[in-house]
Amino acid sequence: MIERTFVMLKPDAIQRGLTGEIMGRLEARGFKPVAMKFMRIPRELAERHYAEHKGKSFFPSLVEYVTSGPVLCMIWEGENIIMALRGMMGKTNPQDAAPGTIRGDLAQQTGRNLIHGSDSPESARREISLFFNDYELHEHKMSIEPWLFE
Ligand code: IDP
Ligand code: MG
Repeated sequence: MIERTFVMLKPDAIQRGLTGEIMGRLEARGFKPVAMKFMRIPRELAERHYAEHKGKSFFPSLVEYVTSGPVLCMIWEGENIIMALRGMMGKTNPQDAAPGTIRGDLAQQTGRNLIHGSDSPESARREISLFFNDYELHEHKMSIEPWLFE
């Protein structure tokens, strides 16, 4: 099923110059960008985005981390993309992330793990509407689609 997911390249991905490397992997998989926004997240938005982790020991440092510099917020579309992207990201702790995954290849610590991706259709819907207005989404056909989808 064709789905959409919310992706955020965190401040370490920007500072380390890894946005092209990471987006290149999504493009190479045949996923399609639908929206992108380079922004510094206000604290309140970071706290709402990560509301499920409120009260946990790492919550303050997590909010500090994702608000420490600009991030690249995006919506990508593709076949089963929510779970497919979670697989491409690798486990939350880069030490447990398999080689070949973004975190497994490019990161070392949980608190500097480069990328966020929605973990379910409900999270994707919630996160997309938290970060984007409808007019910021761009529907477009790509000429390669017949070579990706039969
Ligand atoms: P996910 O990003 O793989 O979905 P979650 O468990 O939802 O992982 O945690 C959200 C983010 O919070 C992680 O990506 C990571 O940046 C941070 N985080 C989670 N657990 C820890 C921890 O134990 N120490 C430091 N940061 C953590
Ligand atoms: Mg999560």
